[in-house]
Amino acid sequence: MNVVVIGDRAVGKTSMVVALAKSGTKHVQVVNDPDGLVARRFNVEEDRIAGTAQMLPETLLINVDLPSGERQIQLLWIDTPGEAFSNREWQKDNATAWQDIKQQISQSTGVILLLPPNGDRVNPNRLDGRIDVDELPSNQAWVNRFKYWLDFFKDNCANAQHLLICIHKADTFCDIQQEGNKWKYKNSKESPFFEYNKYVRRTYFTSADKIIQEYNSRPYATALQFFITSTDNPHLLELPWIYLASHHHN
Ligand SMILES: Nc1nc2c(ncn2[C@@H]2O[C@H](COP(=O)(O)OP(=O)(O)O)[C@@H](O)[C@H]2O)c(=O)[nH]1
Ligand SMILES: [Mg+2]
Repeated sequence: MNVVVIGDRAVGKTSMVVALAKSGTKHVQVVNDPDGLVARRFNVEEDRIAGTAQMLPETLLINVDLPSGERQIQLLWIDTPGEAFSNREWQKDNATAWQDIKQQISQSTGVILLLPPNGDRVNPNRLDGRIDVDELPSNQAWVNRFKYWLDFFKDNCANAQHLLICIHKADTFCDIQQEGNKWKYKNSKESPFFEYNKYVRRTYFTSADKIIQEYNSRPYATALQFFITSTDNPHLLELPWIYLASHHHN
């Protein structure tokens, strides 16, 4: 199964994968060359900051440990330039690269979309310097962007079987310790994902509810799965990968 991680600049795409590569979690590990990956990625990130980064597709093999055995997921790492998703000008000026990116995404079986926290839902007491609340979208901007992404799914992800939406940096808006302990994957035969998705949608995606309902009312709409993730909590961080591994059969 091919999976991509997408999302706007600075939403945490690199951090999420680097966290898996560095130490992994109880059930999820990067198996091909984790040390090399981390080193290479940090270099690419520096380049990106210098404004010279190119798209360097790279495949990572991610191993997921399930009660039924181990499963592998191929993560196609499209390290998009910062502006790729958010800047129309960039998309115009780099039409070929943008087409390539969309092409790669359209060929993926699974898509993991990372969203920023909703600025109006962030708890200022939880911020620790990594995030400046002024840089987070207001509720209205967050909802508009959410709509953009669902349209993006309709236009570019028609072949995807799994669409996962994560509000990342969950440490800024909830008690990740508590949520992590509540929802951590327990290796039981019973899948926790139905309850988890319902809970996350109801609790953290309320301002997008209307847009989600509209999306779901389309015929043949691929179901959306909802997550909250943070690099600070391995239990939450591994759930999207466990979901993919346990719901894909080939
Ligand atoms: N608070 C918090 N900050 C995070 C988390 N993940 C990433 N960040 C920070 O978000 C910023 C952007 O992360 P990066 O991985 O470069 O984003 P990318 O542009 O999507 O690849 C960095 O300063 C990270 O330290 C998280 O789970 N929680
Ligand atoms: Mg990045």
